[in-house]
Amino acid sequence: MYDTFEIQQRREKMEDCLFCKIAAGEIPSNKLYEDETLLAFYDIDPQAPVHFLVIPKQHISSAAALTEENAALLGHIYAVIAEQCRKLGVDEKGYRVITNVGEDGGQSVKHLHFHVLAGRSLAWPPG
Ligand code: DGP
Repeated sequence: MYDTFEIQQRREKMEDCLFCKIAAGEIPSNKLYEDETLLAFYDIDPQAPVHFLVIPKQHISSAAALTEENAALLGHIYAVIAEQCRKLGVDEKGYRVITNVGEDGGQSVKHLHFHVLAGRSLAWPPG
């Protein structure tokens, strides 16, 4: 059976995707937490004393592609973030969770990811 054009394009995107490769262990990362659905790992270019990323293993291009079907995944992502922040001891002073969407949002990797920043007082509004 032949793939539709849409499926073929999606497959090509995933084969090309840096975070799909990190999720699959094809590119190494400094991992904090992993399970069947997601991976948390330290950002290669930290913007705060604590800066890690949480990604779904499933390829989702950004928060703009989320649907109601992803509700459980998102709940799990936020629960893992809270747990990791407790373990790292940054929960009491606080932290920031950000997902950049698209060009104006500053998204450089086209695979949904949540930045978790902590360990310093974070300015608002961001640049
Ligand atoms: P964004 O600009 O929101 O798409 O964030 C992408 C982040 O991904 C950025 O903070 C740097 C990080 N990053 C890019 N390439 C790698 C990599 O190969 N390994 C790790 N650990 N982080 C990466």
